[in-house]
Amino acid sequence: MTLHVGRPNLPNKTQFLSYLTGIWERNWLTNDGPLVQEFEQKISKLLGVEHCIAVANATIGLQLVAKALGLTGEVIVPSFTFIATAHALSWIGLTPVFCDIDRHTWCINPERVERLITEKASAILGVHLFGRPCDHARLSKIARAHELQLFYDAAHAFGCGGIGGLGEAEVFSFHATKCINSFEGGMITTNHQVLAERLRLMRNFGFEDEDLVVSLGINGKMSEVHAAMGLASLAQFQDVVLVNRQNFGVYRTCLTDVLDVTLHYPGDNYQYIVLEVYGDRDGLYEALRSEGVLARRYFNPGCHKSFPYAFAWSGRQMTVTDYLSAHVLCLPTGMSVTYEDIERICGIIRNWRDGDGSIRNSS
Ligand code: T4K
Repeated sequence: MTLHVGRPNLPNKTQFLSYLTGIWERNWLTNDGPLVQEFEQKISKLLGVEHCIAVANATIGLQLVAKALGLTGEVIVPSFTFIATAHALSWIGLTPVFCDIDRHTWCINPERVERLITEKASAILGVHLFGRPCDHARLSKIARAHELQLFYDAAHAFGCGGIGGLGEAEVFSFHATKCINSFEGGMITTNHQVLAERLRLMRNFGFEDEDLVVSLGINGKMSEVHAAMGLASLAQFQDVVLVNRQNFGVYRTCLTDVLDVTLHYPGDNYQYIVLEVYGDRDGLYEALRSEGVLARRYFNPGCHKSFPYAFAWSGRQMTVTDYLSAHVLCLPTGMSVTYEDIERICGIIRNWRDGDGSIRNSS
């Protein structure tokens, strides 16, 4: 059987269908409907953050925040992230300035951020990569000192300690592959009321009232069907985390005596199983694929080596990003992965040898 990274954790079907029945009875399909509001309120309570604004996906969520903050010119972002972080900015005319990451957290390196600040910079956009929090204390100090806005891409980090109310705003993804999914979807969270009000207007074309447009806006709304899936998914969130944590434990046990790989702590929601492979990562990736295990090289290459950024960034030093993008491998987890699956995956890793025998067991 083929095993995927990012296989959706499907929620209770009966619960989802009962939400759908309600949608049919009300005949209210989108535009700030009751399920969207319920979803926002539940997440607000769970994360302990004052305002939640549900959006069509995290990419548009990032764009809405950037617009609502009035950003201009350059925004400093890590290069080691999914391309959406950078594209969200470029698509609205901002310039992502790529920064290397910290070797331990794999998040944006605050020391490096300082060196990249120019007169054109208007913000820092941190990414809580794989659910591990950025160094918010240091980043906010830098942002304050240079009068920059600070916001976060929290696409990976739902339910991870303290994340939700950091910076001006944070943006979660509820894409199908995430531990909470609304098919497609996202959530902006903030403790700043004025910003929240602006975001709500901008999400709906800038309408303040029926005939009154008071700001520039876009269609960033979440529909009721998406919110229904999100609510059903939220109801099983703790179960998903528990299963992911148990899966992580099985991986750790099965890989303890394999010397040339390190299994990294993935963040409190255990959404990603992240392996650092010291030998031929791509050889191992192919070996797994040939056995039906579709591991992923998240995130390879770093954004600074991707279209359309590569040309402008060629020759720049991005040591940690370049190293990790060549050595990271994400493995399957989630509710559809069994302990036997994990033993099989680890068996492939254990038995695999590249030309130099660079994956070694301790025995
Ligand atoms: N910021 C960061 C740091 C992000 O990682 C992301 C998204 C964003 C921002 C933007 O968030 P959104 O705008 O999407 O809300 C996947 C996801 O599509 C993407 O949302 C996610 N990050 C990224 C890390 O992973 P791909 O290009 O790897 O997706 P794909 O189609 O290759 O699917 C991944 C695996 O999941 C495959 O093995 C197949 C499996 N799968 C996928 C889907 C959609 C299923 O089994 N069932 C499914 O329904 O980006």
